[in-house]
Amino acid sequence: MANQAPTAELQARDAAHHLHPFTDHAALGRRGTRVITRGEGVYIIDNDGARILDGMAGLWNVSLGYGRREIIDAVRRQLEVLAYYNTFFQCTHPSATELAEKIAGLAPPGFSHVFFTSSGSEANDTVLRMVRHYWASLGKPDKEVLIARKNGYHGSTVAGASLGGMSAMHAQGALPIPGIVHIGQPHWFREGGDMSPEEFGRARARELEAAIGRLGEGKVAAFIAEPIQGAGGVIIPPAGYWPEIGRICAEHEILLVADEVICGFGRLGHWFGSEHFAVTPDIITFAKGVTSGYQPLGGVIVSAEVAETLIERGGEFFHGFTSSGHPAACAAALATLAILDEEGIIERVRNETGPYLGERWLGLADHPLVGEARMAGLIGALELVKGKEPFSFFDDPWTVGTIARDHSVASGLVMRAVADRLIIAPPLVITRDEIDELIEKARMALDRTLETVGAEGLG
Ligand code: PXG
Repeated sequence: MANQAPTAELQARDAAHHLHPFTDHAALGRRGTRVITRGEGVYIIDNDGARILDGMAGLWNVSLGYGRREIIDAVRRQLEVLAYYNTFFQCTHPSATELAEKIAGLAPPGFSHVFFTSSGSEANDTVLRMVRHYWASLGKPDKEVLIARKNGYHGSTVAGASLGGMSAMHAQGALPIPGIVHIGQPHWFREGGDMSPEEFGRARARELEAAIGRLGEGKVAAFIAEPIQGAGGVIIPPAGYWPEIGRICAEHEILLVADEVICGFGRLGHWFGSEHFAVTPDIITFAKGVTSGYQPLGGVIVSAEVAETLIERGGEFFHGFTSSGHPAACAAALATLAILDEEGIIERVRNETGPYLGERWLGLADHPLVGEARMAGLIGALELVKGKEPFSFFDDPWTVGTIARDHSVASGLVMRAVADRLIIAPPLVITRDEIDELIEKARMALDRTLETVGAEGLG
């Protein structure tokens, strides 16, 4: 397929009119955007023909890789039959009905109903309003506070960014909004001090109990957390963490919300990340992988108990989006879920590709720049360090990670930098050979980064 226009021209036109998400435009203007023109399987192809292994599955979402005919055809068929109709005002359409039924069936036991949105941010915004409405419906309107975590990511809308624990986001736009409290994250490598991982995990979980005690149980509506923090740097909680969170939520009258926008739909080798950690939430939010990124769709799955309260006692919930349950998005999700199921992709992640990538990825820990390599399912991180034994860190936490990210892309592999960490979340359909290629390119990127660190005197 011919390029639409020369890269320099597209870059100039883009710079003239396009404001990008999470982007310093002055810096972007100096470097120019990367123009991605095509996708094939686990590869993206840029406007100059470079073929790059997409180690981030788009933005954690393209689980089935690019160019899956079945999803494309399903969306086209749906658009031909019914391009749009809403799910407000006593209406539905067959794709929304079928998808709600399908997702309720895939969710852990006890889940029954689904509210659709178009993104993860909207799903978490819905949660904020829904849990307060839930408690008010039970005659407990004072249960308003949501407890979340520092360095969690729950989206970019006002409620999403407030629930998230990103200080740089809070600094813009006077966030968080009132009624949200943040506790510490279970990031053992950087924050664990002298504690064992298990001890540290339990200690961080007990911050939830302390916060409930401080605020008063009668004031707390819910705790929200990602099973594994994604955008925060693939923080995999130590073994002690989730069981303790589960205990605390069971012993106190608060709802547990699992933000499964990244972990849901197979990333950890289960339909939901909560299953990987054997924890049972009351509410699950999802987006991204549910459509493999082919259409925007998100949502909130609620337990039968929560649904019953909302239905029997909640009256009208004054909340919804024009595209809630958009037919084309539902069609993409149904096709995606059918492929995940029929091709046994999630079992393969759990039993084959996950363990294989994990073993090879952990092998990168012998590199002088890598302080820790971690992986669960098909999501992993490398912590970059200046020195080992004892660990020492680079002075500016954003320089070396960004250099490594750039070397990685130049080596033909998309990895993402989160400060001095490299993270990956490749498509769930990645094969063993492609995993070997990923590891080879990751090591090449690390070697080149080490050279740059030496040449620029950063070490
Ligand atoms: N929750 C989680 C756990 C997420 O990872 C959202 C909510 C928000 O979803 P939407 O669809 O509104 O973007 C996300 C999104 C990154 C990056 O750089 C991560 C996300 C979005 C954009 C960039 O890692 N996660």
